[in-house]
Amino acid sequence: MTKFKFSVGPWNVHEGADSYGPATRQTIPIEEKFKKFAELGFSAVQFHDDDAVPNINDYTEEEIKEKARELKKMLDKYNLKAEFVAPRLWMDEHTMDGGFMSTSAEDREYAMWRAYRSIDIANELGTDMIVLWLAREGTLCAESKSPVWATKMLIEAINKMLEYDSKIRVCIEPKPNEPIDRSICGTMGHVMAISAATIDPSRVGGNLESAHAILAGLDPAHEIGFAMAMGKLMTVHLNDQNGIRYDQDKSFGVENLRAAFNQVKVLKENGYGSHGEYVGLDVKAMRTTKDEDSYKHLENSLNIFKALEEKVERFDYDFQKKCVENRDFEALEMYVMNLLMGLA
Ligand code: 3MF
Ligand code: MG
Ligand code: MG
Repeated sequence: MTKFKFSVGPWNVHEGADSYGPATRQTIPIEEKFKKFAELGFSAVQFHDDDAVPNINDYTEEEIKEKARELKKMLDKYNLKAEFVAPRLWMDEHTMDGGFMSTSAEDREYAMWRAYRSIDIANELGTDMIVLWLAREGTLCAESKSPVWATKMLIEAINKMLEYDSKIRVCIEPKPNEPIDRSICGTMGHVMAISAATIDPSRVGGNLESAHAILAGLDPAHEIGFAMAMGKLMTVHLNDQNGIRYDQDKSFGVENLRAAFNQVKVLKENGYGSHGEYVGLDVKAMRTTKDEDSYKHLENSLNIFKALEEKVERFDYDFQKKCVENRDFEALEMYVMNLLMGLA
């Protein structure tokens, strides 16, 4: 059985600012984060293009590659791999109304420049995966953009990435809203449809984030299962979320323990990780967390995942089979609750 390997992004250890207030914690240098990630047992780091190469707009293509090579040395020092690179288009002034589906041709061109640079960085860091979290790809004003045109622009942009590099894999992280009001690619179903419409569906898949599925009113484990059935779950962003409100990125399992159990269960039952996939955590510390506890939410998430993995290993499939045969879902449900409560 494959042992799960974990990954995390530098943004998961952050200063605590939110939309309504300033930072509450000190900035931690990236190398210090790497050191701590390795100590906590992470195997890989996920990057935004400008985490890897800060102030990316100021450099030439060659300089960007050179800076990525420097970063690779730092990762090697801590025995960490790079899992993916994601163009952080939502932070840039060029792409305030979206990148690949911006109504401005100039902005779309800039978005492609960032996508190509992300591919270059990925190559230097030794990973073949680009993640597209399509933060501003949709509408704030519904009449501002045609959803038909916007969807086609996304497919065209992905095709260009696939053509730019014959090995690169493009992994879409769907989210139904926030910061955009109505996104174009909101769920795993959308991702699968986009994938099928590209020139190489085998290289286009998805990254399921638990909180994003919850924001769409869907069950994260079913979203994971759907993508796995299509052979297109490239990575996951496990976390948690208290209902349909602002994006919380809570520690894995702290709000919806049974749903978290079922995410671990579906991953484990279907051999997730056997092709080198990482269990990615996309969790944030609370704003009130003190500097000295900057990594506690990561530790908690790892511990909860591992405890749930142990529950999955103990899951009584014979009992489950009997319950299903008798259509006794009351008994099955109580068994699961007892297992989670430590009573079974
Ligand atoms: C937003 C997210 C992001 C993306 C990350 C990679 C901050 O809801 O989940 O995490 O996962 O930026 O593209
Ligand atoms: Mg998120
Ligand atoms: Mg995420």
